[in-house]
Amino acid sequence: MSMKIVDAKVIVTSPGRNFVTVKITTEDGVTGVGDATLNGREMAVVGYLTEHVCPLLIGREASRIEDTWQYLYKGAYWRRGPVTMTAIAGVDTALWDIKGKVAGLPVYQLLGGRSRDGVMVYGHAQGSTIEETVDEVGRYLERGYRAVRAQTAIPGLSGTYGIGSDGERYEPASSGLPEETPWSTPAYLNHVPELFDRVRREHGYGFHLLHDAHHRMSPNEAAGLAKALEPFRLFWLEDPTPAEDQTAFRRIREHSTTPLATGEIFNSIHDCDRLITERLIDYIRTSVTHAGGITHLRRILSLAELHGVRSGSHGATDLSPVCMAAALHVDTAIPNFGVQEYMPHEERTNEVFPHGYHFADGHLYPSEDPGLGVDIDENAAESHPYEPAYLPVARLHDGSMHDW
Ligand code: EZ4
Ligand code: CO
Repeated sequence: MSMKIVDAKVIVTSPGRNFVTVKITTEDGVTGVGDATLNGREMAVVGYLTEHVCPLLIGREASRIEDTWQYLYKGAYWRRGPVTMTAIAGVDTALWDIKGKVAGLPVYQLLGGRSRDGVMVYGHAQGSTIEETVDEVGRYLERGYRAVRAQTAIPGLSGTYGIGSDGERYEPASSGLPEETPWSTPAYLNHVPELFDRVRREHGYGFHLLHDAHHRMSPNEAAGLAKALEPFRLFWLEDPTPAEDQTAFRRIREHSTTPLATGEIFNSIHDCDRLITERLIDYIRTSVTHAGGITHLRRILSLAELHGVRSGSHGATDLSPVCMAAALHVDTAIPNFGVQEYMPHEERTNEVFPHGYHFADGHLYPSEDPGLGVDIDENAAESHPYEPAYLPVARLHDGSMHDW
């Protein structure tokens, strides 16, 4: 059997939001797919892939996953960065898909086999008031979720992170130019502890409760919030401070035992080596798509395992079902799995990306089909052309930019 790559192409589609997919074909007609979506900067990755990566893949052996990863990483001279690492991830994931199909095995078997029966996921409860959010948490529990993230709108601030407008589902990006949203950390800090008090009073302590602060606080503010939330025993407080400042987490750690999670915007092990080796976080949120594919994510998670840090991979809807399928194989195989984020995709997205993973009893289960168990329907993809869309930006009351 020849595993030579004869075609590598990039498919951009927007079934409700933009997705970038790498599709690789071998001489024998085996195909593999990888997600290469970088929310709000999609076309930078498309350009990197089409101009600088796809031409290098033709004629290479699809079976040489590690060598291809090293070739694209070391060979470029310019290392790391979200655009490069997302592009490499798209190729790497597609090659794992091909290897699984050729072996006749689901990818989790290639990664060492099952470490668990199902992958615990957390859902997103949100509301424009504390009451609404408390009710929404209840609806997730009724649907069988064992872990729920709770976010609530802050009085006086329109467009709070994590809250959909007018009761609509929450999608972080919107078409057109970036939306400007106001932010006030004092208003947030005054409001948010009450949410968790009310959620625990209403629903008790028999499930995991999470919260995402989305990089908005200073280390001191975050230390104070983490301490204030201790009675509500969070599963994690996510992204308390801007994540590139690894030592900021030390300050939070000095003051609180609330578990900390970060890493959805990291693209390399070098973004989180101190966080992991100095045990400054409890969960690392790097994803297959944004952290160099299955090959590089595994390295991060292995380092994490050595230091008692568990996984909690990013799984928002801006990662395609191809990323989710790949994440579930990794989550199923690794020893130090923590939780997987899960925002179900829209029906039209599922039509473009038919997949075999499924939800039951608060868990996701990977497909048992050979490979990743996900595909792209190119005809369906074509009927949803690219639409420029951006993540919002946040400004303080004086008009200055804040972290988003
Ligand atoms: O804002 O994926 O935990 N999830 C998140 C997401 C991110 C978006 C950005 O593209 O923080 O909702
Ligand atoms: Co987040």
